[in-house]
Amino acid sequence: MNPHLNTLLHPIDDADYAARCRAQLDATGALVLQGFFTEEAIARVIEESAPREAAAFYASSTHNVYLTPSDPDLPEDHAFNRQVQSSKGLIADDQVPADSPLRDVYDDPDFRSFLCGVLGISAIYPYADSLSSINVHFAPDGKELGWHFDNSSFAVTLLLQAPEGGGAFEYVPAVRDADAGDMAFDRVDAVLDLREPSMTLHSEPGDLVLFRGRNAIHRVTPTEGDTTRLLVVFAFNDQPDVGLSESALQTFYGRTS
Ligand SMILES: O=C(O)CCC(=O)C(=O)O
Ligand SMILES: [Fe+2]
Repeated sequence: MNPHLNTLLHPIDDADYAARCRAQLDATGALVLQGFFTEEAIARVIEESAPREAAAFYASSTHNVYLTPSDPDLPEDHAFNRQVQSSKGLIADDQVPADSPLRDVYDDPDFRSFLCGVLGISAIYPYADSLSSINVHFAPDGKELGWHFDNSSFAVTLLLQAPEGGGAFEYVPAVRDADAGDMAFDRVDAVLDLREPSMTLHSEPGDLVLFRGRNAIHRVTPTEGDTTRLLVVFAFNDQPDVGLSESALQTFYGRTS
């Protein structure tokens, strides 16, 4: 059993438990497993991560909700080209210590099988590049993450430290069906104009959150106050040997290795 997880509360080796979690994820597009990590593990990860805030990479540019370059053939105010702001910083997998509890959990075969059961996939793999698999995000006062769809089909996150105010995770589930090539331009406009209401997902430090980020548009509102919002993203693929392209690595991490 993984010593960093509250397996009494969350029996990750129990197929029935995974099935119940899956039903919840499918019904709402997001799942919050409260108190998934032990308080000791969270304290250790904060202790190892907080001093690295100064080494975090802050991309200082705007982006569209699809995280792609603009299309010069479309107007600037087209949903494909509308720009949002993301100012949070992050450290990459190669900056996470080798003995971090985050690695013990990320690499745990029971944790991976549990994720497969919850997500309804047959296998799960780490990213093939050296930067993407485990990231720690830093959002000090005023920093935010603009509306976007993820590249990966699902996201697994862990809040380490909540800010005094702001830092709310807002989302609209199943806005599009990316595999069917659906770009959902009208709904993207509606969400960006705040005409379509979004939901707010509440989580506390130690909670594991799963959501289908490729089809659910989502954002994190600006942090307010002196406490930095600290969050871990565990990134996986359902296919082996998938890495981000050099240009994507450059955009997200400011380097390629
Ligand atoms: O910070 C969060 O809660 C979500 C992070 C996220 O959406 C992302 O990294 O793509
Ligand atoms: Fe995201």
